[in-house]
Amino acid sequence: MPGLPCRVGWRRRCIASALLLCACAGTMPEAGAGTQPVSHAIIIDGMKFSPEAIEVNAGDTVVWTNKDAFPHTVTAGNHSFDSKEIGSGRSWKFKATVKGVFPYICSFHPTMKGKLVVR
Ligand SMILES: [Cu+2]
Repeated sequence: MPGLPCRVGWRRRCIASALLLCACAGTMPEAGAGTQPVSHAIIIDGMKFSPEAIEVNAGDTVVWTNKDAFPHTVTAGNHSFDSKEIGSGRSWKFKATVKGVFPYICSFHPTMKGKLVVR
């Protein structure tokens, strides 16, 4: 522990953790409802989806962020989802509700491949 926290700092931390607790309690799933939906991040960088394959639970959200200097898309092979153009530095969010295996590509660069598995 780096030094003794002053009283104000301690109180601030206390309030912060209390707020965190409240936030968690507010989104707690009902008993037996399974796992809580979470968000997964996929980075598009150097003409690659990273991670290339991802497995999520139905109800989870996946966010693709384009770190390349040019636009990409996230387009399912069966067209069940299509981000359309994701500009440089932009993100696209998708809530995975349908279970299945969804290979996807970038429609601008079809050699870019990824796979979304929804359980
Ligand atoms: Cu692309």
